[in-house]
Amino acid sequence: MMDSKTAKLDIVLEKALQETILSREELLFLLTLSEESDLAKVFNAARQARTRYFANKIFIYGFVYFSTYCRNECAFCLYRKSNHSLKRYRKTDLEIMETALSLVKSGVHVVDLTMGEDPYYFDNRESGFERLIRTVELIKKSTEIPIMISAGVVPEEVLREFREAGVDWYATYQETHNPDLYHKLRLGQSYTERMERKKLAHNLGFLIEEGLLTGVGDTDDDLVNSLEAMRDLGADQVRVMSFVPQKGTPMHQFASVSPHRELLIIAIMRLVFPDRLIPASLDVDGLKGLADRLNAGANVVTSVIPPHSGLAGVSNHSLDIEDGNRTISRITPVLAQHGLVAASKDEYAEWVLNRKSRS
Ligand code: SAM
Ligand code: MD0
Ligand code: SF4
Repeated sequence: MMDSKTAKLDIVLEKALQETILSREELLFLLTLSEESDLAKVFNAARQARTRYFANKIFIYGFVYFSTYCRNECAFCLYRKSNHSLKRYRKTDLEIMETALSLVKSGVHVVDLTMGEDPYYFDNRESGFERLIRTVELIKKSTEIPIMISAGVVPEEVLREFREAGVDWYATYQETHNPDLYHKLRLGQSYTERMERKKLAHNLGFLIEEGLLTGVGDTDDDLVNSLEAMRDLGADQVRVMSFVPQKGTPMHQFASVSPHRELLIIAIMRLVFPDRLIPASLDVDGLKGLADRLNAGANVVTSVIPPHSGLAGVSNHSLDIEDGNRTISRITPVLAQHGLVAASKDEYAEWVLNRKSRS
């Protein structure tokens, strides 16, 4: 005899696959699941939803963390201003250019240019960003690669200039849509300003990525609120990452989250947003964590980093970088083991074009 939880799970998953909007109560129900067999069912449904929109094609993003200086004090982040336990770097325009070109050559679909809110750029407003914008324009003109900017809450004028320079994506993660929790995580930063800058970016024609952290004191209710906020925002790419405790930060001792939570949230995101991009980040568990994230319904592999370039990751400063595990040649066999393949450049470009014409 099927128990009532299993019967309910089957109904909810069926409803999700028919793309009927799930109720708050149904989403909360999914978030309480923890048994292996229940999770397997959710992941299976998520993969079906992914196949409907993306067949067996996976997108791959290169990551260039070009400055690890930051004026902010995010409680969860290694790179917060007052953490003096690490050596920071700021890559030159030439180094940014060279890394971007080598990533493009290796076959990534997007180059994600990321930094802390580095005062070198932020203290001089427009003029501080001028050379970076020219560099980005040059990368775009010479490679036509889709570009993502993850540079924090950049001034409005700068955002417009990035758009004119040909940047396609603007990524700034709220981490949570519970303003109280936000203020404990992103100390001293405005919730509204961060949210509004994303909306402005969308209106300016950027595709936008919204992101969550889990394992930072987020409740199931918070998560359902986040899914609703992501829907309202119309985010084109949505992500979740497990919090990884960082030495020298206030959250160093914070209790770690069960690994299945990120996977379950990825799968629920896939069911709620079947046609969006959802990353499996190599930044949390490295290459060994990739298969689980793909099995949960992710369709983008993020954070490909060329070895020997002196570049860091975010939630794991050096994991898998120098040994070359964050490269396309290591990712492709994992895709193949799961019946997946890297999409072509044209397939990615087509997705971007379709998505832009919708908004
Ligand atoms: N400085 C910019 C910003 O904060 O928007 C761009 C950097 S963005 C790559 C930093 C993101 O990495 C954060 O929004 C957060 O989601 C994630 N992150 C940072 N520290 C983390 C940690 N310790 N564990 C997991 N994810 C983390
Ligand atoms: C990643 N480490 O993709 C990167 C980063 C920023 N846009 C992305 C969190 O996993
Ligand atoms: Fe700075 Fe971004 Fe880290 Fe916050 S998450 S401290 S803004 S680098």
